[in-house]
Amino acid sequence: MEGIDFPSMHSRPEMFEFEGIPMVHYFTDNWENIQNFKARPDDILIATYPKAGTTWVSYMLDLLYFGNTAPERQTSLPIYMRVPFLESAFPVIPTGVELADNLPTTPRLIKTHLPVQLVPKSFWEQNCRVVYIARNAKDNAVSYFHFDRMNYVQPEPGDWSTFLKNYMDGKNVFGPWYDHVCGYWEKKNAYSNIHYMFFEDMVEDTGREVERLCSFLGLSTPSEEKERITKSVHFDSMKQNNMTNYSSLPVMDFKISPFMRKGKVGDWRNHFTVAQNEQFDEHYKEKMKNTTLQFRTEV
Ligand code: PPS
Repeated sequence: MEGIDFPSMHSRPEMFEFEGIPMVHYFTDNWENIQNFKARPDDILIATYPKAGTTWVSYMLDLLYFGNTAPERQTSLPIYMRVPFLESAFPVIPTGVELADNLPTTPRLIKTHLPVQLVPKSFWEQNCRVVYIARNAKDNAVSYFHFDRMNYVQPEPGDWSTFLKNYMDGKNVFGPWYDHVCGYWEKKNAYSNIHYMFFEDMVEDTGREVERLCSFLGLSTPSEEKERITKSVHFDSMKQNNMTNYSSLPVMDFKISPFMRKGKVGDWRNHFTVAQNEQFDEHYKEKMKNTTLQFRTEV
């Protein structure tokens, strides 16, 4: 795909409200096919607010299921082709729905950033397993800011303080972080097939989180294999790996910021001013006052 002159390299998409959520056309162009997507009972949906650890968990799951059975996948197929991004309709690759429909694997691993109320209903009807990953709001904001700077299929983020204000107001593609993380958290009460994970837990102890994933999925992966996977999904190793670092997708400019940027908990301290932090905390308390969901901003 290298060398493709992607038109949006030069023009950023407009953000508009769609089904009550700020969106860009890349995620709404294929809407009818997305909403009519036919999930299968063994599909696994990896759901996140953008920048919460989607790629990390996608790779964990890919290795757990297919690491041994299909070694050629690991060297020739980028993660975004192995784990289709359901709502995406980018000109450079087939749509997420086409990729998912044509996946030869069982189970199919499918990624989405859609808020819970917009997930195609067949996933719930088929009682699919859903792995949701959440990341604390401050680090999530920082990561999203740098992503918008370097990714030409996202709207221009402006400077950090502009971005942060918009983020607090929920004016980001895929809508407010607060509603997204709480939406899936509440969904757990009615739908038990959700494994709710935290980015901070994965940083603290990746092996333990691989273990928990295995229990949720009913996998009896041998411990040496789990240890190997834990090493393979380490930040440094994924950053070096061209199949997981997004270097082959020509919509991102790594000279501005790499996809595998820092992978840390607490980088928000390098971005938030004291005043921004105080305002954020106050606003956060109000937005999150009705939920039992708790996050760590340090580990
Ligand atoms: S996306 O575009 O929404 O799919 O992005 P997503 O994969 O959800 O999130 C990207 C951030 O996750 C970090 N990342 C990791 N951190 C630690 N270890 C591993 N293995 C790892 N893989 C991805 C990535 O660096 C982005 O976070 P920041 O803070 O920007 O570095």
